[in-house]
Amino acid sequence: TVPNPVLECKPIIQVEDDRTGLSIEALKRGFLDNLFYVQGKFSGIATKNDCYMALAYTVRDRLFKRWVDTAETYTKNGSRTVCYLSAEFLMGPHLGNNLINLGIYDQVKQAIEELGLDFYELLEQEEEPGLGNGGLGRLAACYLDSMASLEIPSLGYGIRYEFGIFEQKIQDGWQVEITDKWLRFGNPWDVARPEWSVEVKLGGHTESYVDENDRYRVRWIPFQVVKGIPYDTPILGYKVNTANTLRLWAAEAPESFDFEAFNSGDYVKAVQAKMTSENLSKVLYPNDNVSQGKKLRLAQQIFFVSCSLQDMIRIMKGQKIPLEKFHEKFVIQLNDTHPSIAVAELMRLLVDEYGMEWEQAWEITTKAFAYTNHTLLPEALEKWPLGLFGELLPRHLQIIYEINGRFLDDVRIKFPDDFDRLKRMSLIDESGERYIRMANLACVGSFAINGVAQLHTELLQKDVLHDFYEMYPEKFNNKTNGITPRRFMVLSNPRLCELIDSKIGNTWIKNLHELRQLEAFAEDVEFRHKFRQIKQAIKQDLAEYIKAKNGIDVDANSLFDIQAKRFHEYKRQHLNALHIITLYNRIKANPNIDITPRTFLFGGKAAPGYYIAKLTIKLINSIGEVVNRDPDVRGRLKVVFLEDYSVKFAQRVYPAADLSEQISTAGKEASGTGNMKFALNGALTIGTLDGANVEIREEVGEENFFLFGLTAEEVYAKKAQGYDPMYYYNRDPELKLAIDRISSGFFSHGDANLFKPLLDTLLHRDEYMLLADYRSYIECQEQVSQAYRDVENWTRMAILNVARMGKFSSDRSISDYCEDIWQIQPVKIELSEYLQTDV
Ligand code: CGF
Repeated sequence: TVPNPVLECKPIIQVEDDRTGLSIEALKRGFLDNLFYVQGKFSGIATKNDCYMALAYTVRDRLFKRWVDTAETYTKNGSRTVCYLSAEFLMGPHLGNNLINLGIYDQVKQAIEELGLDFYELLEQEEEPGLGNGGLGRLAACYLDSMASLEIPSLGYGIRYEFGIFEQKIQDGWQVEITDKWLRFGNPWDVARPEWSVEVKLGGHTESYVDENDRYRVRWIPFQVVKGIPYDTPILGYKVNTANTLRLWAAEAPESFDFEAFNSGDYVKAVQAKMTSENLSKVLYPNDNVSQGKKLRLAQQIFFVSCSLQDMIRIMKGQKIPLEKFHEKFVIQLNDTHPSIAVAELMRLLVDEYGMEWEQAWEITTKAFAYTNHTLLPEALEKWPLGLFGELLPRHLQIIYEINGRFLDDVRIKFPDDFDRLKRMSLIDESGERYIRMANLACVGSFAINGVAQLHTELLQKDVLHDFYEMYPEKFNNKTNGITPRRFMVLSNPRLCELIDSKIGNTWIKNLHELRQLEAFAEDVEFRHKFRQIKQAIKQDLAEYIKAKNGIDVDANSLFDIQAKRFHEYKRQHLNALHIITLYNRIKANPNIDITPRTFLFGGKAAPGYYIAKLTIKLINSIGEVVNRDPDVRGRLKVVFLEDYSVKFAQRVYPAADLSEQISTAGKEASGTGNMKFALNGALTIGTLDGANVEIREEVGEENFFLFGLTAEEVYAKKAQGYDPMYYYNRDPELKLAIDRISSGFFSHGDANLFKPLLDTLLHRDEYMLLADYRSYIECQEQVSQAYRDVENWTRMAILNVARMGKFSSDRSISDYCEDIWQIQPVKIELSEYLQTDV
């Protein structure tokens, strides 16, 4: 890793070099060069994928000078850096995004077309790295884009899962999972850096000893050592020179073979160690908002956390910054509790490996970490059985005991004799089987704690983290989530962008608040007409896709009512289903009834082990089967399930929506970010006062938002009074009929048992209060249907939604993080002369 002095000489790269030039001719030559020298193919046998790879390399070549210069600047300046630690990064395809951020989309499109290739087909070819489940992983990706665009030095750290989120197939209405082999044709976007590999210890035991200075020390004798290899992906900012890095760790055995076993002839045993090590980064756990408590998952967490912290220390050494300044050099954002073991691991590294005193190490640690909480759901709060934890991380268990002892002393001083409080706040849950509480560790070890929307932060302070709020009120703050307008407008909705640019220019892409200028155009008949035409054209495209994929005819003039997100009971896709059945029942009762034609579109995956969520998918498909073919409905209602929803697919879905379904039980959805993507693309929202819906409604105006349902406070109150779903079932004939239609087997070829488990959850417990919210939802949907008939006013409302979404840019979120938490300034990257080759 010692730099070779010869490398100090800079290469002389000619202007309009094939690897850097931006003219159409240079791009074409670059493409052909890569097809030949990287893919090793001539055009006669090149596959679509070869062409995609050649194009990706051509774009990557043009990105590298920014990447190298950024790294060089940060290294020279020793710049303060944000490290975003996340078990998930749901990046979406890179190619289109890099073209947008480099500002060369049109040139490249032209170059590819001049070569006689279909540009869009090549974009489609990219296998998306599905290294995340949903909102949390996608948020991390949006934040990387914004940090680079705002010129904030940052490193994303995570795991390079060999298998990302599963591919979803729908067979006979059921979800079937297929492994996601995203790496099968290679990944042109990341670069392996084996020279920066590190080792991570697992299992074994600890020993105490006295060092040469008579100090009591502990050493860890591990059972297993795993090697982490970093793979780096450049993350380019929008029209800036900054290209930060996403560094994902892949696991390997330290030696390819156990040579001892190998030499003694036990070949299989020799290879076994390699296989078990590689398991660590094999697969992403497919759960969103639930913790499964599996040992392998804890091993994944310590693996990427330890690799990342060791990498930071390596960087400091390289920049000759003393370890005492760790917290000045780095601020580490913990994306949920998944990386929160970092608190104990940094302590271990500083105390055990670098011999620092506990007090100093603790001061550094608690100045380095900040923690984002993403959920109030109890099943998502991570806790590890003490036995399992100690087996894998014996040294960390001791460190956590030590942190806990000191912490509880502080609690005792602040709240004397409050024994219940001590039990609640302890890092160890001792109420039954003993567990390590990761959220508590994150709260104690971090200097800042934030929720992801105003309401969510309030509820954290009031409820889930109330004790910690009373202990450390100064740590708490809110950072409402945001989305990047580059991917979710510029890339995914070029037609709408062109219309907006023609009126207000294109600086809104960097400063989303500028969309406010569109308010004036909501009153402009011609603008409204164009806006409508664009929405219509996009809906038509989606209709054609559906025809090709699902074989269903949908009417692009009907209201596109879309719910696209993970399947979870709290998100209440089944409430949406009850609405469809209600409309269907009305048509059956009165076939001539005047109903606003609607197409109900659903997209999203269910965790493979989450039976009720999978049954909900089956229910929706079963309803679709009946509704779509009943002649009484005569094309007024259509139900479509969009298979294998992904970032790539989402990009074509958001722009096509008229209505966005954000109907979670109030107090359950921490923020939501799909809600923002839909509204920015001109959909109106039907939603509860939950998560960021509250702030979206505040921004767009209550008259431009369809609100229904109980508030979070009412939900709590109702539960406290003893909620009885049967009360609603017995009193609302339409609700009763809808539920009875399901239980009678009407949607399941007469099988009255199929949906019984789902209906039982509703009728006997109804944890998520669908029945309490049903009537309010149905009435609100009637308002939607009426409003949609007033075409001009609907368009006016849609335009106002777009115009008022400025707050929800992830650039705003990141600026807030920078100012309130990270205390970090932008660093301008000047392109070094020898590489300035733009033509
Ligand atoms: O994080 C979520 C999402 N499911 O990934 N949570 N987690 N864990 C929340 O449920 C969303 O409400 C939130 O928008 C997202 C990102 O903060």
